[in-house]
Amino acid sequence: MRFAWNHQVGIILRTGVLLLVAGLLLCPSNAAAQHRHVSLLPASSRPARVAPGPEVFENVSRRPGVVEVNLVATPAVIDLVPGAPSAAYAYNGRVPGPRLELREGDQVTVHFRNELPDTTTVHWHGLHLPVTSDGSPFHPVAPGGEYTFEFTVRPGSAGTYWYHPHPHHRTGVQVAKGLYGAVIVRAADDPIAHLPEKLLILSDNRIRDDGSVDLPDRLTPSWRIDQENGREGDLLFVNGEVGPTLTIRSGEIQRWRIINASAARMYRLALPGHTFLHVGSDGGLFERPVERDEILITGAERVEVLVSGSGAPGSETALQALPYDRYIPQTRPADWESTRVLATLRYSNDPPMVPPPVPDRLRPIPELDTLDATATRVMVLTQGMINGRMMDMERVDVEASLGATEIWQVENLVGMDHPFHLHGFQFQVIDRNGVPEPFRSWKDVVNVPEHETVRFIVRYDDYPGKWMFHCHILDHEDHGMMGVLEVR
Ligand SMILES: [Cu+2]
Repeated sequence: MRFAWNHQVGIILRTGVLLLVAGLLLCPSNAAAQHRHVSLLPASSRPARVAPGPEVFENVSRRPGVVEVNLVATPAVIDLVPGAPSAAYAYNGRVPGPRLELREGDQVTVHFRNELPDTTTVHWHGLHLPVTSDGSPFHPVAPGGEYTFEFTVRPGSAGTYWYHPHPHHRTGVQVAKGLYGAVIVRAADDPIAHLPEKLLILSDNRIRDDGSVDLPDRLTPSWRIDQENGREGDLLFVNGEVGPTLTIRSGEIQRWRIINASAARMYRLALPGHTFLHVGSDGGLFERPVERDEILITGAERVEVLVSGSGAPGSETALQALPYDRYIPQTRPADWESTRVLATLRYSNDPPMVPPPVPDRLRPIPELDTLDATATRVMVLTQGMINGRMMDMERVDVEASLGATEIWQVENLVGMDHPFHLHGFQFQVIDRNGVPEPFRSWKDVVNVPEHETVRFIVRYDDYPGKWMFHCHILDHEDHGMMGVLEVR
């Protein structure tokens, strides 16, 4: 039913586009004729099919060490699934948005224009930057408005980040409609720069039969389930595609940067017949690689893994999402125990190559010392609230001094997981339920499983201002499971 309907819509749309193109070609000066052709498009798809911009942001600056890009958010008709045009939102005409390629030390300027019928912001998730460029709810951009984000990429911050909207109460809707994209920061002395690289942006969505993004009306049963669990979709995307095929050569070692851009879904990643060499997290590389059979990537987290092509030429395996129970029993999905395929990994027929070397030391990570901590901030998570309160833009929940080192103790009192995110400053996990973290890494989001406590340490370097902390299940964040840290 869905596909038959979508097929028809596709034909109507394509016919409309063809007629529009024909109209432009045949009578370029006849604006009325063009309008007539545009009106052939069904009313539900009034936003235009915009031409997608480049996959990587075009740097309009020619000065070395300077990156200057243009970013526009627009309504757009996009095949979120093949042959099914959806009224979506796009960054520079793409879902996901273009990739921002940066190097440590770069001076970055992003000229943003909001052409949505909706207030938005652009949050540069995980980047250490001035608060006015953080794109938090404190700096909304109204429809038709513009905003300039400016920052210098911090040395030592090479890693995988992402950008997404963060307007108060509207983040989930805008991400569901297609607004998310990757940021990659590269180091001059990257120890694994010799390995071929893949970027995998994971997301999920629900699309109705008419092609619209399924966002339930308030107070309906499915809205309540989304509010509770965080909105999940039956369609799993890698880089905006359902079930793509990735290729590898036998013997090859690939570096995969994986971003979880889903509103709520957590992925327990596995690759049958293979192990992962886990080399990095939110804020970049670890000190040493760690071998793993599977990796959990929670909302907004990033992982970097090395995949060794140990399979035979011509063989195939699947990147899987194994079942992970993050839910309260009342709203746990019936099919939560099914394993899902995210992508196929196919070996080329080329003969095996000699694997390239992988260093056993990646980079030093300076330790944040708990002896330097001057305060412990206790954050108690309950369903929809932090310390019994909901987000209030007028209130400051934590006041801290610029340069101070502090411990955050995040206690989850309820029976589901909450991924906890702090803006602006990368932190180091100290322990989980009293078990010391086995090795250091830089993080900006950490999952706090049901009834568990996670402690991390952070230093408020460089940038004063009001910073958000919140649950990164977007429905929880939009509901108000968020607070304000003011650094002065
Ligand atoms: Cu939550």
